[in-house]
Amino acid sequence: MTNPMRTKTSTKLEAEGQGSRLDSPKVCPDPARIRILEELADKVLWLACWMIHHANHIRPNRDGVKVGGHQASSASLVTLMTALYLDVVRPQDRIAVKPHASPVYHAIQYLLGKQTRAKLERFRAFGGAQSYPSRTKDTDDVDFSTGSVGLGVAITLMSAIVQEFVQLKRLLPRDQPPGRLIALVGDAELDEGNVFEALFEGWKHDVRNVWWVIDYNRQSLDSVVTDRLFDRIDSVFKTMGWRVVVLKYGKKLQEVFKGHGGTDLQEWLDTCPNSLYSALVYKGGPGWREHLQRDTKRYPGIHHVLKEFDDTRLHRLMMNLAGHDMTALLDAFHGIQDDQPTCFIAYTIKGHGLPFAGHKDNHAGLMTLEQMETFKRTMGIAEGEEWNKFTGLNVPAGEIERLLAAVPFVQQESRTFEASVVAIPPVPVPTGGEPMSTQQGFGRILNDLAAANCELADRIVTTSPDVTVSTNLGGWVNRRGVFHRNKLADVFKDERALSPQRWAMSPSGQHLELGIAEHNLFLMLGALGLAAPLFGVRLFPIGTVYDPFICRGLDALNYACYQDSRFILVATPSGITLAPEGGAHQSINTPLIGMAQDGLAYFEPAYVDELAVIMEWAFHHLQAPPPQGGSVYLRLSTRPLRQPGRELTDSLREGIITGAYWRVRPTSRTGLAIVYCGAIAEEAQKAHAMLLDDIPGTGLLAITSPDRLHADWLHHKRRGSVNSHVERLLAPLSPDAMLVTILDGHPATLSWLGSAARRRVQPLGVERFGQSGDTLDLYRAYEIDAEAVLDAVAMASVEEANAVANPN
Ligand SMILES: Cc1ncc(C[n+]2csc(CCOP(=O)(O)OP(=O)(O)O)c2C)c(N)n1
Ligand SMILES: [Mg+2]
Repeated sequence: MTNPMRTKTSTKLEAEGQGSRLDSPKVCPDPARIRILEELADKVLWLACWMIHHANHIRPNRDGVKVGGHQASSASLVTLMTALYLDVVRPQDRIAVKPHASPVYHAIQYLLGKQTRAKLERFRAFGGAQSYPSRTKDTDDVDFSTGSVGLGVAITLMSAIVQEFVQLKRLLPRDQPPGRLIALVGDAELDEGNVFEALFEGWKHDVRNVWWVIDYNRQSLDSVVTDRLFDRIDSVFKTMGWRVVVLKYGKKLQEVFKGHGGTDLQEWLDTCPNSLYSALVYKGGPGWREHLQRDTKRYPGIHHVLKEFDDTRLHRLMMNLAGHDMTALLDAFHGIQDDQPTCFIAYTIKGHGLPFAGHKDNHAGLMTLEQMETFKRTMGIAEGEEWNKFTGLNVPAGEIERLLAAVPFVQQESRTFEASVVAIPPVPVPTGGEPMSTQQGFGRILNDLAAANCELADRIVTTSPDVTVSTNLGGWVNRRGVFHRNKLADVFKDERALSPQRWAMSPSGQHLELGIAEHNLFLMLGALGLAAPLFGVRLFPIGTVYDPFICRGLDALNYACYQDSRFILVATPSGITLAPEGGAHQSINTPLIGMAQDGLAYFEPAYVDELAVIMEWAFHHLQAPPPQGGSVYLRLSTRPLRQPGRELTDSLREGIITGAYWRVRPTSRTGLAIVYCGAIAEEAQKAHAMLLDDIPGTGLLAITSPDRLHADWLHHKRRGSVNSHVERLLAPLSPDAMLVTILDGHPATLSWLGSAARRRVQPLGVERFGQSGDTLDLYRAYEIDAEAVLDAVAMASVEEANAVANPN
């Protein structure tokens, strides 16, 4: 199938079959400039290695734990990153750096005056430059955090779609031209499935302005990667409509290939297995000579090459891969002028320029003290001048300073935006059509917002992995439309085949429809939620997903939060309440994820008025600066409940947001409270009514956010205060009172309340995989119905009697 949206311009490069070998540069960089850039690449290599060495061997180690760092992975990307940052990228470009090249990133920012020596000296130490680039912890202008391999790659693609989204809606600040979204990719990152899921999504959305630069060193952590992988990479990318530029041989090798015996040498190199090439890189000149000599029967031309090069020069020649050749790289990068997504496969050597270059075990290898001394000498660094930006370079400092000051990337004072705050109107409680589930309520709230004429509604962008309609986003989408950079007709509507769902796509649409891959949902939410700092545009991203499938994209969710991206995750339906769907669709552990996930406030309302209050608060929370602000997770349900129909007083609103309020206040000295969270409200209420006769004054506590309630409790505890919201709420209970907690999720979500209240607790919840049934059957089988509450109360009495009988 061909992409109907794509107007693919076939370039000469692509016509060359196996990607392009950029022999004929479109731009010929000035040789003097190239020489300075090469010197600077050496300086970057030195600083990156020294930073790691300093952290491991010079800075005192207080606890005996290995510090680490990746000198070989860094060396692999030095030339590529120097070329990009010091010559190619512009302030509007946004870059995700391969995690293990963090030292290279920090070294370059140091040269550009955006990183301090103090931070480099504290690389991998508290408050210092981070082990892997971090948006939130580093201070040197990191665009995307990286660390979990594959995610940094994919988010650049999602971010390119977001850029297109805001650009087509003319939301970009006037003086902000669109940039390129660039990922510097370790070749083993391509083993991560999420990269290919993202590629598919990119094809569907006709993504533009993405560059993925693959550091093709043919090594991962443990070993050397499969031979001729680049063939596969090449064809996958081309199938997805990308231009592929293969950067294999450097200029020196290309020259030799053209000379006497050159064709034979090229053939030898082209067919050389990755492992052998790596091993020979490690062995050096004599190793190359011995092997090449052995093969001269088959490749007689190699004789001529061997005659012309002594061992040292032969070694250098054989390592002249394009990924370490400044001229070849600049030719390639500057040669791309259009917005077609482009994958550069840059051949490199892991550990290039270091004593363990090419060795398969070099991933976490560190230079020894002796090796560092030799390296230092060859780099021309005098004792005590290790952090100096100019020593050891064969170019006058003035020239270097001039070049650095004119680097395009730093020609804008700040690359980070502060998007203005959008006013949040009251979010009305949807009415009518009772009983109503929280999922229906969510759909109605969004539907009403879609009809509203306000900035908030215009800045909401929804997204869903193929569950738009089944999570009640249909009404919103009908009013606000599906986004695509090209206008695409709704065929069913045009053919008058009746459907309640309109599906026309256009640049004005506000819903991003994704394929089923949940990883893409979280990567997209992550990218949308960074639109404020990256593009200067405040968006309110809302993503919907079935609650159990949060686990499917969990690392990407964690990744989005790690970067302080701001979004609302609506996960519905949830729990065994989704009874007929069975165990594969019923979530158990997600409340604990919601509580433990940093940067994500988890709510589980039972009623629609609570949901309206929470959503209004969430729109503020998304805009609040760190550390107050963050993202929001709403765990919703399809279970219809009769609504309480009450006035939302200020104190009720506050209780809902802080996480709990009394549905029925306990009378003083009460010995029992039933504490519930979410769709199980009716069972709790029923049990409460049944218990009132036996235990008058029993309280009924509604928990709307176990997460916020817990956080508030810890916050007070750390300050020696007993004035947390939950402690204040539970204070009226008698000292020997009992709490029965109940939710459709893991019981540990609420069992901590016993400690907070300093009272006994009987925690009810779901611990085992679910199965098909109706809620009556399942609530009974999993012991979260009214009867289970009564049993828990009875059991507590037995427990108490036993305790009295056996005090020890
Ligand atoms: C999701 C994830 N799994 C495992 C790791 C551990 N790990 C770090 S680097 C690496 C191999 C990386 O190889 P490559 O991407 O080729 O980078 P290179 O070091 O060769 O430059 C692995 C497995 C990780 N960081 N993230
Ligand atoms: Mg690699």
